[in-house]
Amino acid sequence: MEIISPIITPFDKQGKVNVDALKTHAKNLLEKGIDAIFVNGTTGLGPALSKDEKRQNLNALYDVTHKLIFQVGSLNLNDVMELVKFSNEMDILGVSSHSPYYFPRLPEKFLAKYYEEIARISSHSLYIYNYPAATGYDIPPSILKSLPVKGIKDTNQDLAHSLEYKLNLPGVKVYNGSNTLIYYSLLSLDGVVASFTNFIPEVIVKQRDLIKQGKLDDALRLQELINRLADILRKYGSISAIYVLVNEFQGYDVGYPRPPIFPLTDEEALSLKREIEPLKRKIQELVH
Ligand code: ELE
Repeated sequence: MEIISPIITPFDKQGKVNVDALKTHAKNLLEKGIDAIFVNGTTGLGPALSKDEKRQNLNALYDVTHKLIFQVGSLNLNDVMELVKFSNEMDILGVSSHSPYYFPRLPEKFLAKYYEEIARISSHSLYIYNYPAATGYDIPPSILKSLPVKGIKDTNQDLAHSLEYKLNLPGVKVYNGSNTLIYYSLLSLDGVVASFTNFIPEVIVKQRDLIKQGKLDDALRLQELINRLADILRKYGSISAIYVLVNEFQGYDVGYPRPPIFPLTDEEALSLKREIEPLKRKIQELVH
């Protein structure tokens, strides 16, 4: 039951990555019991980062921990290869990539070749990032059978879909990425890669503890709170809202997202904090 955090990338108002804030945040998440960090994920605005920024994030986090999965995906395969080679010298858990996207009707063969290219030059294990709602492509287990895949992060509302990976690819770790499915993913898969670990790591770690102790009802009650938070965050733009809530729940500043993931206005941030206040109190009661 691993809990992996797809860490946000903190930016300053000028759109520059705040490396110190990133490190402070990572240290705190690990202290709170998070097992590993997924670098340049969706919540980390990976697809909106330059190659140099992706590399910079890895370098910064490497000072804090080596429990890192390095997401390198891009439509520019030269950039992908450069990042993979860069990470080859580093002692990390693995490299990952979302599938190619945007271009419609790519043959399955192209998806397979994309991952084969990464696997061919990487010295690390491969973690597949499947996010069909975002990329337009659902990576079938069949194309992964001959690749050195260590894990799959399936960001998918359909738990049965994640289970298909488990059933078809024995020995491969399968994580679901949906915040609303954390309880079920901890119970039936190898763990989660959930964006809410950025602001309520304690809650998710507590859920795991409760499940381990067989207190399933209590774990489910925490899931209910997470789902209610998810409904609220969606109205504001979930990723943007997370930046505000890291400060609200963890007590330090992680700056802003970068447009086109626009930061919340002061009014929006205030309204978000008001809306989540009753849930925050409930969470504090249940977790402490
Ligand atoms: C997931 C989010 C999605 C995290 C990443 C992740 O950021 O790389 O609940 O589906 O909005 O994308 O946790 O959460 P939902 O894998």
